[in-house]
Amino acid sequence: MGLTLTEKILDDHLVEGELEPGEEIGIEIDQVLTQDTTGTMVWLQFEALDLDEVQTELAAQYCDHQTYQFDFKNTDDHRFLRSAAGTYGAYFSRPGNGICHNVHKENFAAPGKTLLGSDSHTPTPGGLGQLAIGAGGLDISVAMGGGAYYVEMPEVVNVRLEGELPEWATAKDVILEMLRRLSVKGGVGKVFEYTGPGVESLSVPERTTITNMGTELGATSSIFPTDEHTREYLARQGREEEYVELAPDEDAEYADELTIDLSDLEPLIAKPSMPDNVVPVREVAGTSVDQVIIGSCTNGGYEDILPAAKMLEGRQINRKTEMIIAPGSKQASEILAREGWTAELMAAGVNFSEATCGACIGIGHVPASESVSLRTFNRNFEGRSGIEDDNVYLCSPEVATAAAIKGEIVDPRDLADELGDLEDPGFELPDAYDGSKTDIIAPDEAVDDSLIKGPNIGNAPIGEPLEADIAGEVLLKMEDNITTDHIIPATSDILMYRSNIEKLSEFTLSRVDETFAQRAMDADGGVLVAGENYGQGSSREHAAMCPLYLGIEAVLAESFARIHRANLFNFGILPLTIDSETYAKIEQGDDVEVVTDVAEAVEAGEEEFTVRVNDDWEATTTLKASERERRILAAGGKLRLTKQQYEDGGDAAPADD
Ligand code: MIC
Ligand code: SF4
Repeated sequence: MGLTLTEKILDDHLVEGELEPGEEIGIEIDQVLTQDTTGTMVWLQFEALDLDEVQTELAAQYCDHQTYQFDFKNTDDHRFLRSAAGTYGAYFSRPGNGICHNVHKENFAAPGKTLLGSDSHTPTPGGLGQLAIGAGGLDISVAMGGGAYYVEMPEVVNVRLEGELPEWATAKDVILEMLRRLSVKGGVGKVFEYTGPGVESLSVPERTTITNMGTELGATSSIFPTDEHTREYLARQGREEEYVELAPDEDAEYADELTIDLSDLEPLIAKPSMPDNVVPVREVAGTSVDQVIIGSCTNGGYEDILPAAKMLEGRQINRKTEMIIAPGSKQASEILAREGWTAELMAAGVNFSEATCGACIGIGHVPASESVSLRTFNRNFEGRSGIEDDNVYLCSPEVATAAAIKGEIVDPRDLADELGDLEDPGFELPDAYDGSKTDIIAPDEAVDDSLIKGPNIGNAPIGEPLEADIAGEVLLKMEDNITTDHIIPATSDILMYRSNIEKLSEFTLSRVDETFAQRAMDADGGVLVAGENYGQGSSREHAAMCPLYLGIEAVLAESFARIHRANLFNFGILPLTIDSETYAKIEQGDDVEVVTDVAEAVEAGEEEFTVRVNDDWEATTTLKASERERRILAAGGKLRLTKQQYEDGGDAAPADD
């Protein structure tokens, strides 16, 4: 039986387990990336592990999320990150140089290599044949120390692309179509492998728009084979020698298959406030638009901004609409500026932001109250833009620009008919990606050789071994698809506390219930109940660390998102699965008690845990966990366990076995 491309790369990197869907496998990691809002904890944990030096082929630290540095705490974080990169041997990308996924794609992403990143959109370079996976920060610290990364062997799904995109349809519409069909939980436990004749009609940046937003499906990763487009992209980035030809075997067997005929696609849009709330643009045409933003790691590249510039050449945006371009990288800004497009865009009424995540997580360009914002981003979770009850739509740069011209949502095909002289700008790469590299500091050019910590930078919290009794009040009952943005929001007022868990905990679940953190503190802990896909979205491990700090010992949910589930184990919180009947019956305020010696049962490999509710009725819950995950839980989290293993086995000890 032939192998899928995913299986081939995993097989090349396998250090433990078998490539059987659902089985836990350990893989060797070639490259890691981290960014400013998860990175401080990554390095504090690296420090807590007493490691001297990065062990992977490459590690890169980006400063991209909060580059406006509203508060000295942000700037202190960036200085700390530069010092950590210098001390331990990572590349450092300075604040303003661009979003980690864009800059990594430009400089380091390599076909056939594995990449682990402390950001959920790490799968972006799957568009050039890299197997890239997002994970919690502690998993990154351990991988940087040379430990394997453990993940459930995903099912590999064949997404067969046929035909070619018609005029005005784009790569964004391919992934929006995937979300329309499969929903935000349709990809949990899966890798989407794109194949078929339609692949060759898509350039690398178009492919990376698709792989980037595979994260919104809940997927472990997404990947394309490599071909002449990949070689050419790498050549234009000055890295042709890194090209490797990669494809699945002809007789590869997939767990599932679906077909998308690119020629059938039309401009699509995700309505507020979930990325899978997808409809044809025509269905919402006429909706008045206040703000348009082109940017983010999904559609913030040179190739995404150029179509907007071409559409706006010689025109002006509508008087009632604001349009902002936030380039994904400085490389993109620099090339656009040299080619004269920046001036064209400015003359059309567009404002430029520095190359940052910014508005994607409510840092700058917060929409006005009760207004409509069209963005080329990947997430539109309620409140993420910085204002509650926001109306954020997700679409392609072409649809966003058409709306800026008309002042309302319009299918660009209809706008072209109306205007008579508006042409589909198509998709074009620059002749060479010749931006300067001054903002990347290589390990041998490091500025610092010791850690610099400002007053807001705390220590990595180390958990306590699992206790025998777990009992407490249901402090919050939540619905399906609760995101880590709900658990720990990322807006500017909160983001500055990412390295100060005590302070950050005050904001825990504030987006669901503002009284939660205080109630949890008063109650001295308790449990959480949620519906399906609990913890989808961001990789931020703070969404486990903060509930733990408030005393949460267990989460009872119908199902968990992959990265958050791993983070719960990493910090020693018991993730128990409940059925829909139990979910319906259990209420906020109920008293819950796990009727067994939890520590013993976890270690003994028990899967069923009976919980007694209000001393009145009982329900069976399930702990699905590998032996390794059980050891982590029992030890009080992965940091404590890994430290113990290093102490027992010397500093070269593998992290997890
Ligand atoms: C996001 O898009 O939600 C973020 C902000 O990039 C997060 C990382 C973080 O919370 O720091 C992610 O996607 O993992
Ligand atoms: Fe940054 Fe937004 Fe991409 Fe997250 S999704 S990495 S916040 S641009």
